[in-house]
Amino acid sequence: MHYFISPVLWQFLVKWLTHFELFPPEASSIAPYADALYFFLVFISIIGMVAVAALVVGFSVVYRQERHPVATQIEGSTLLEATWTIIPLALFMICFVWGALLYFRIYNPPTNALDMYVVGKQWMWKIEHPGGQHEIDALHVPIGRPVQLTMISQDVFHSFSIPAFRVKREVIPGRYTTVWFTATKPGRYHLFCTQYCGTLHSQMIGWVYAMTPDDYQKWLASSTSGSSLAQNGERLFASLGCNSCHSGEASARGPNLAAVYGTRIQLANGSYTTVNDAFLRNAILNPAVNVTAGYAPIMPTYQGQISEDGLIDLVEYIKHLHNNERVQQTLNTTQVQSSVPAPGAGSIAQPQTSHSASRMVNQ
Ligand code: HEC
Ligand SMILES: [Cu+2]
Repeated sequence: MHYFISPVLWQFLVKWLTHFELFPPEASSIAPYADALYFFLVFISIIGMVAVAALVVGFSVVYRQERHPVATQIEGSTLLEATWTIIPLALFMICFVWGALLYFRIYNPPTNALDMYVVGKQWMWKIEHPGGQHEIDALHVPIGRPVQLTMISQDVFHSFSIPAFRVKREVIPGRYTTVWFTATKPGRYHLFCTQYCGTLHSQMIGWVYAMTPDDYQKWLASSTSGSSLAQNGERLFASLGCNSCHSGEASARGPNLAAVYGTRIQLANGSYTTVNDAFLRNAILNPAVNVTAGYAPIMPTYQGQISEDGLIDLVEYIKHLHNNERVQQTLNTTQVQSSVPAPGAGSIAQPQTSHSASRMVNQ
């Protein structure tokens, strides 16, 4: 597969095209592969077009009426028919296999990817980093490291596209979609919405900043908002009363959520499912759809009560709940907080360690 990509052939072409702004630069690990297939398709289309045009012109000259006043009927030729079947078939099979290999590459995120979240809304992109950094119409990423985006729309269909990375994926209301890439060249690249989504669709654009890992760390440190997504989630978890049922204790009415992320659980209908971001979001909004085996369907729906940002926070919290300790802490703090009515005294927002995070309950 790697050898299909001649560094000479289309790197030369790409350089020339990007120089004249006719083509986006190749700035992700997937870009040269996507372009290789793209140029192959263009190339065989040109060959086909030239061949057909040459035959049309050639035959009109050679078999014109002056030279052949009476038409001859030819009753088929096996050789000819086999040729025009086998050659296109071979070409299509090459495109298919090549395309399928690329497809698997594009759709299988590496396991060590950095997670980021994208919320699309009319008419802007909101990006959230796990550390709590938020940005609008901008996305800072380190180069050389796979980044996975989990995306959702708050209103209509959008489509997230970074041409320089050869990345494009639908952003849909009510469902998480994901896309990943590894940026390879530091620089600033365009970020577009490529699905018509209303009046200001054409302004739903932004910039991706691909930075060296050092610069990225500096950026993260300078843009911190004090609490991580997981910490925000922990606060929500307490204020929405989730821990009254998910206390992690054996007597609890709901299942223990610690370390549940990434495992396979059995549902009441006997089937199994993997707990991923989409499952968690769905479990919170439509608890009746996938009831966990061994539990009564008593969880209330939180439909319409939590924003997409809040859901991302909860998902991040549950994702990072590796053991029961955090739940216990959240639980203890809520009980303490509710027994100490101190209006105005509870809202101290400071940079937190994970162990003091639960003090921000009820903020
Ligand atoms: C009234 C008790 C109750 C409350 C409150 C409650 N849950 Fe649940 N939850 C349950 C029960 C029971 C189940 C298992 C049955 C099911 O799947 O519906 C469950 C299942 C889940 C699951 C599926 C994971 C698994 O291991 O089965 C998640 C995730 C979840 N709850 C998150 C939450 C969050 C987040 C909140 C707060 C916004 C919350 N729950 C509030 C009772 C509750
Ligand atoms: Cu849009």
